[in-house]
Amino acid sequence: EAGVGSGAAVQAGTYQDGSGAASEVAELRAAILDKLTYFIGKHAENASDRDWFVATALAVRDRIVDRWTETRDRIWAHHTKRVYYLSLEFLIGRLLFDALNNLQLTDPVRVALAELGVDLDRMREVEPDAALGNGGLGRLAACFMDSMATLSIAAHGYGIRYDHGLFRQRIKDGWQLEYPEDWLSFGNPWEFPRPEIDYSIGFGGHVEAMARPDGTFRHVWHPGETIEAVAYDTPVPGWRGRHVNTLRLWSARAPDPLRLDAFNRGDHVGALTAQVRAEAISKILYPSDATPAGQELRLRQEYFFVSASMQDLIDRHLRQHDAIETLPERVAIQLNDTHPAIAIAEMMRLLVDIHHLEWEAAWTITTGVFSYTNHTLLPEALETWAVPLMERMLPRHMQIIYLINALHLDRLRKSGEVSDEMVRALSLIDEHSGRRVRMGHLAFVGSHKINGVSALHTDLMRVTVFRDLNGAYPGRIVNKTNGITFRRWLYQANPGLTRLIQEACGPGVVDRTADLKALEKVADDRAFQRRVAAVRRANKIHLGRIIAEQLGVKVDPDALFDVQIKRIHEYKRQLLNILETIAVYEEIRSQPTRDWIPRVKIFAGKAAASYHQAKLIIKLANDVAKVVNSDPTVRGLLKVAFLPNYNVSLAEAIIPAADVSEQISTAGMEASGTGNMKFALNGALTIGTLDGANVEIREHVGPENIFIFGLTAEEVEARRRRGIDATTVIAASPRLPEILDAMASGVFSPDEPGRYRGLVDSLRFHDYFMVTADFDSYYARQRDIYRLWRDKEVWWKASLLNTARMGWFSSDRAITEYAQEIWRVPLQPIG
Ligand code: T68
Repeated sequence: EAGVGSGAAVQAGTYQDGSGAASEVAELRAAILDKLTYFIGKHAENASDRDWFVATALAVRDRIVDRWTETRDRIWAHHTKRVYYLSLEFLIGRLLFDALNNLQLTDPVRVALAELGVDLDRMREVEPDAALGNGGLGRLAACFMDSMATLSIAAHGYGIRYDHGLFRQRIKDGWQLEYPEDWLSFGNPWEFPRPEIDYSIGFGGHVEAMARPDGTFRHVWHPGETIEAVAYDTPVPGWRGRHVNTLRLWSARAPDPLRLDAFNRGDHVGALTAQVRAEAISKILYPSDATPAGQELRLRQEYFFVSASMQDLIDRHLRQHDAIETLPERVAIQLNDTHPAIAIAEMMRLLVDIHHLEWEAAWTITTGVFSYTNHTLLPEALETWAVPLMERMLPRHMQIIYLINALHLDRLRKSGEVSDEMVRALSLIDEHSGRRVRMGHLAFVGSHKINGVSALHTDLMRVTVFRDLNGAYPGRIVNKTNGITFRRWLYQANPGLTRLIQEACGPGVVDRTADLKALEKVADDRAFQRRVAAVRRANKIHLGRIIAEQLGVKVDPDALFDVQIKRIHEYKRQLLNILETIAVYEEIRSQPTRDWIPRVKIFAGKAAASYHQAKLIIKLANDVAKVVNSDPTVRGLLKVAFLPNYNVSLAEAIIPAADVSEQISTAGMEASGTGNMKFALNGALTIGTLDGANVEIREHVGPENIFIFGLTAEEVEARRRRGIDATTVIAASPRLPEILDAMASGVFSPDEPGRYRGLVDSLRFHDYFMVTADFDSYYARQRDIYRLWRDKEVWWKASLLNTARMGWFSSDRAITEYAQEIWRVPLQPIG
């Protein structure tokens, strides 16, 4: 029943529970050996860990495939309505343990491998971490794929098969350096190439208007360039392998492998240029998060995967049902942010130009199938494309967007008084600085539902970016607070805690997250608390090993581990955390004999390659680490560790080892956060602002079990209106002047004393992110945390209550809401 990998060492030959497990092990062992011999072509004696990994993955994959074809047949036979999740990012991480756990194969495979002399946990480490995403948005898509399969929703993920995912980060002399990532270099055992599934994607060229006898026009787009999109399918098994969906990623190919005429003329490089240009589309993921890429290649990527996906899903629909008109009854398409929003124009083009529907009928279908998720309100992150670029690259789509806009504005004008100012706000075309297409507006008018990702974020959507559209289309904006998959973020990442939870809540807790509530009954049981504490300590020792290996820094597993891991961004305020670190450092130095609580400040995260301020913050964290970690008066009471190359796998090691979770963004700026949920679920106590989903986490875990501080979103707004000069705020703070002076004078950068002068000046005179305004209340909350840490009984009670009350933040809950309120598709709950 348990169904969760033990994670403990299993002896060869010891797996038996009387349910045929011994023969299961024998079959798996034979299957793995078979793959090693006939697929990889090696003997066990000279197989590397990587060979064993591929052999195991292929053996496990065979089990998935049977259920995959069953699922496809079932969906086909029942004409089940399908969901298409369009996302430019899927941050899936490693898949071996996902597959093993979802198929209940972790223990038998562990034993089968042990019998072959191979350690499953060592092999886990050789799988590359698939980083086809930047951060929260991409990871959300991966959690949602897991939940859609678990709930037996007929869903397809569509995205791009980037040859290179998010860059690998190295830290040299404290600075971030970016290196290409190469997840495919040893092949990918999980995917199925489908060279027979390919679509032509057009770019550029011109549009021909052909008059019909009735005086109307038919439009024919003659692209100047075409590129092929080829499918690669990865099966996505749900919990207990009941249902298996598909993640279909597109790879770009030139229609001709080379120009033979050029080659024969001796122009060997020129013969390949068209191919290189075509294949650049799926070469690499844009590493910008919450900052616009603003480049032509990015728009090419967006249109490329959208067009392939729209053609593919219409083909599938027509193979199964004969009429295109029934699309909204059979299909729901979710746009993960505006990156795929060009799909609205592409769908209109396909329906009107290719399938010859009337505009009105096509528009009804389009708005019937599409819905759109917004992930940010930061004005600089809202996607817009220059009209001349659109006209050149997608001339027919630009015409369609103009017509959508005209009809949308006409309708509003007819329905009442609309001022010029309102028209400017409602228009799909922004005229402020050159004409640009607002992709958020396009996604809004082309969808029947728009959602935010936390209650606060959705409220803010209605009064800021989409205020006028919300007035014109009331009820279209809904909230869907994010969730996370507990299967990866609790059961797999923290098997020790999972075992204790199953003991307290019953083994069925892994099927029914609501059962976590039963933990409340043991929350103040000292004996149980001690066992939970022992699990945490073991996780901290494991993380301590990684810190020692990566940084050569030794940390004490009994110290308080205070963690901030996420993309480096000014609004996420790693700087606030570093300032507090400096404050603690100064205090330990000035009062060395007080009974300080040993603590470790752990940071990890990548900065966009072109984001200089974020890169400087990384340097500062490393500079502070260097000074603090080597200061003899500190005596190890405070350690600072910046772990390089943050990714999903590193998160899986860090989160179960965290005592404190830092969720300290400027209120109103973090749409939701999902790391906040992962930490609280694993029992870390949150220090955070009233931002994003922190607000709802507080409601669920109770205000006494979370440490909230700082300005509210409204207060931030009010202060910004008054001005962001922080001189008086700083002067009034008991600690800030000293901290900022130390930074500005080079205490942490003796090799370049002026390094942080600019950073300090921007805090003093343009503190847009309210770091200084929130510092004192943050500092005070940190003291509350240290006080609680001294009382272990109260601490572990709060920790257990966090885990007990986080069940609602499961992505199964989030997906159930999408299915019922947006997609209107059937689902089968588990448990
Ligand atoms: C995140 N957004 C939000 N964007 O910041 C976070 N952006 O609050 C939220 O929890 C999460 O989405 C899930 O809803 C992102 O991660 C990006 O990564 C991104 C990528 C490309 C362009 C713009």
